[in-house]
Amino acid sequence: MTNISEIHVTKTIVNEFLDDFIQNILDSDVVVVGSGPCGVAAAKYAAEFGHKTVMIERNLYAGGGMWQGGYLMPKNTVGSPANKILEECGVKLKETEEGLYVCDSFDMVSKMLASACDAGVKLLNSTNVDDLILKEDHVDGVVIQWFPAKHMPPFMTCMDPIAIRSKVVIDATGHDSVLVRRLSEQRQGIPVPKGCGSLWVDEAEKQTVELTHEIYPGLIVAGMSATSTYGAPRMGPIFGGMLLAGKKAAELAHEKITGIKAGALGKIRVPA
Ligand code: 48F
Repeated sequence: MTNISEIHVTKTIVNEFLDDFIQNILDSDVVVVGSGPCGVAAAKYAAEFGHKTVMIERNLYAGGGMWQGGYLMPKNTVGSPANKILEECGVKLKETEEGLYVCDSFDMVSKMLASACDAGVKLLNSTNVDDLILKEDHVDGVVIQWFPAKHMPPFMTCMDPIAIRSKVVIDATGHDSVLVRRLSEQRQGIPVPKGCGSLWVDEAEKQTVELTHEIYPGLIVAGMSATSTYGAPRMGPIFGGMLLAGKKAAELAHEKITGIKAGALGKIRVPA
């Protein structure tokens, strides 16, 4: 058995993290904030397009709302054609008589994350996106802080965050629409997020995809964050719209970066 020195374990972790951070994270093509179904799908497809992609999650674990199923019953549902995204990731699906697809939430989270990792996505966990880098006419990246630092006693609040530059930022922060909310404080015409409306599954699934768009140069709002920004209906424990919204966000990011239209996910509907 090899002799393992304690300080070599530490050195390996520190070296690897710093190396990865400087090479693959500091100056990226696409930063996805949030690792729920929308964020993971967005990150996976952005990386598959060949973009240097970072997904940032404030929790220790990735997966957002995917873990819970509905009412803490760990089964997730999707409609068509979102089932294709899960099939591509190797998730085991069962088709119901009503034409819905159902899977184990653990299978969905683990296979989607594996698929994103295989595509080259870098994940920063326990990391809160505190703010945007906001230039005169575009978003230029995000400002991050260790999540535990947010919960330090008041006398430590002067600990400054650090910056990551990115060509495109995707707000996939779910119900809180964190980055849109922050932008709405500083730019006219950016709506203050309303929170989502009451349950209407069909319409919510459709609108989640349609409302996913570039809300400001360099910032794409996607998934539940888009639904919540415009007060569109909630959808409950069905995830198809989130997956398709994530894929659409990646297509929009690809188009923004390369000028090549990749989108197959249809029209954009943004309320006046
Ligand atoms: O909430 P979440 O799963 O958003 P989503 O991907 O999907 C919504 C569904 O899960 C569900 C639903 C219908 O299908 O009803 O709500 O749009 O994932 C959002 C993730 O963003 C993280 C948060 O911890 C969660 O994992 N997050 C939120 N704010 C920040 C953040 C932040 N400031 N920095 C980093 N991560």
